[in-house]
Amino acid sequence: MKISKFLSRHLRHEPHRIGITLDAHGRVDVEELIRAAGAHGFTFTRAELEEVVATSDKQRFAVEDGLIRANQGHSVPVDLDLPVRRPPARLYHGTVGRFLPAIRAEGLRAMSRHAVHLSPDRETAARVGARRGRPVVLTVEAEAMYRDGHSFRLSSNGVWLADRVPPRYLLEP
Ligand code: HQG
Repeated sequence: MKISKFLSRHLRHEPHRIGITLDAHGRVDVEELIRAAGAHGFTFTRAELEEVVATSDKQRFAVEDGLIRANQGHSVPVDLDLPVRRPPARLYHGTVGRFLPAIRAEGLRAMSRHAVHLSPDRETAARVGARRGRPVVLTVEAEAMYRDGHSFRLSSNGVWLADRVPPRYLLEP
């Protein structure tokens, strides 16, 4: 397994698997993480970890004051303290055709994560959708949602998060 995959798995979803506990904001001490990983047969150095954090294509992780956390994507409960922000007029969501009937009926839901992930541009959304097959990019009328009282948060790596997106704000290609 690659280090970034290992970090995603344990900082977002299964910290208990290697016996670590995330604090309320999703953070854990870097040295403690390295020790716990090693004790479970996955060895890496602090320098290797820092290299992954610095070069992760999507800036998935942040290290501050010796603590590391995932910037978004959690399924375990964490309070990321992300700022509520006014979104751009439109945001984008990449998905695949087989989900469209359900999405048309109930809108976008967070599913197993904390929030619906929205991208600032079509290209990024297409890459997100392409993880599952031929991507379909939906346009989200974010400004209209915001006007109607929905809040948006912006993760430190540029992902826009919403609790849900009702179907009336979705435009298909
Ligand atoms: C779909 C990756 C049926 C939704 C990516 C998506 C992203 C529905 C899937 C980040 C639905 C959930 C998040 C509904 C939504 N009925 N299906 N009502 N509402 N869906 O993985 O957005 O590499 O939880 O379209 O790059 O695909 O992990 O969300 O297909 O930034 O850093 O349900 O994860 O980043 O899937 O991806 P996910 P996502 P990382």
